[in-house]
Amino acid sequence: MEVIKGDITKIKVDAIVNAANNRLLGGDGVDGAIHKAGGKEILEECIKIGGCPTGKAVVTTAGLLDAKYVIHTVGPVWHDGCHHEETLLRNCYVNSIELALKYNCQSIAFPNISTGIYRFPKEKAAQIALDAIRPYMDKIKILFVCFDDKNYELYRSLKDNE
Ligand code: AR6
Repeated sequence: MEVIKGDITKIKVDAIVNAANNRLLGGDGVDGAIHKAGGKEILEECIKIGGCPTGKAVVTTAGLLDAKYVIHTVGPVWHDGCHHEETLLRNCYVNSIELALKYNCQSIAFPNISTGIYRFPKEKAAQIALDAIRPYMDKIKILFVCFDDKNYELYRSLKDNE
């Protein structure tokens, strides 16, 4: 497992994970960055797929990105912690990895799902992400690509304590 600070669209891995929304039609944040850098092919496939429930994951081409696939997963919007937010976030990580393995990917890069526009508390989200991916660490190379300082520091310290 690796923790990197930077822009996920610049990472060379088999699968880049997108923090999308239910309609899969693009948006702001990392979703906007992936569609912008990856080109229209990704959006065209997303339109064909037609949507994705929260906690689930779907796969498309990676378009112009230096990856084989983009895995689009939909994180939960944080309300108060009483709306299955933690389970749904965990499902995003597990379902994305399961899909990557199904497509024979050897490496996968995650953004910090739900911790931007969807307001999931960053510390709780980081702990859930690490717990979710732990059983897969010997099956696939996992990169956490942190964009903001707070997430980067959190993941660094959690990794040091692994
Ligand atoms: N590379 C890596 N991480 C990034 C990048 C990037 N280029 N840009 C932002 N982040 P967010 P969410 C980080 O808001 O909370 C979209 O409109 C960011 O710092 O992108 O799951 C979708 O369409 C944060 O830590 O996603 C949905 O409507 C993390 O990515 C909604 O936002 C997630 O922030 C999803 O909200």
